[in-house]
Amino acid sequence: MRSVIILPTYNEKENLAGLVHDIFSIGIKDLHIIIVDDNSPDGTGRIADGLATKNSNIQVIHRSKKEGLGKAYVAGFKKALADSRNQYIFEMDADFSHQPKYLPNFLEKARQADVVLGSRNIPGGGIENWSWLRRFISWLANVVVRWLLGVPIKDLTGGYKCWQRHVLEQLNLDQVESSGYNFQIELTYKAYCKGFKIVEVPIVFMERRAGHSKFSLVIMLESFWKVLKLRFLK
Ligand SMILES: Nc1nc2c(ncn2[C@@H]2O[C@H](COP(=O)(O)OP(=O)(O)OP(=O)(O)O)[C@@H](O)[C@H]2O)c(=O)[nH]1
Ligand SMILES: [Mg+2]
Repeated sequence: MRSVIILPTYNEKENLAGLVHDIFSIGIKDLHIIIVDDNSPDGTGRIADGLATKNSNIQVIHRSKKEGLGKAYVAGFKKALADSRNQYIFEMDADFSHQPKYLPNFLEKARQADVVLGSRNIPGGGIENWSWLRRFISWLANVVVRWLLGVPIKDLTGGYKCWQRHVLEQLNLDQVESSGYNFQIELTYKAYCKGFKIVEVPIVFMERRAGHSKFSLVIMLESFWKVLKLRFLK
């Protein structure tokens, strides 16, 4: 069955071509990629177009300005859903944090689940090359969010995921509120509330290979506020 990986990009010129190459090297059958670029100033969009010209399994969405990860994913999901052949729809960062070698395991687990989450917080999972501070923040964020939302999921903030198309079809993507970091929590929480079967698979998360991190304390605090809203104002 056909799979499609959505790769959101903002200034990933050093990473994109190498990552796309590595993804196809795994040899997964009937695999497609949709790159969603928000008019990256570093020219990532042009690199994406070049890749699409050489490989008909690659498509590119160009958005006029940076609007955050969530909006980029929603655009990618809609394009993926518009083609009824796409059954497994992946989220993956385009900075080598999410290693393509795990894709076959995601697909295997997706046969018996509605959503498969890459998890850093279960046996076999982990984080490489993060400072102790960022590791601690990530751990704390997951503990607090898990407790607040009351869900048994160990890694709610990760962004390496596989959705079966019927889940995304039922999530009402136009009502997704988070544009940034919180997007991952919001979508998984909504899938959980609808009773979908969510399975976690271990991944070792790598620090981005090149380029700059967009993570900040402001993003983190904004995220915490939005989790409170998600829990108490719905
Ligand atoms: N299209 C689009 N992609 C984005 C946007 N913000 C981030 N991305 C991409 O989304 C993926 C994850 O974002 P990152 O910047 O790696 O964020 P992070 O993983 O939380 O933090 P670092 O890895 O430390 O930078 C990467 O492929 C980014 O290029 C955006 O506004 N629009
Ligand atoms: Mg990253």
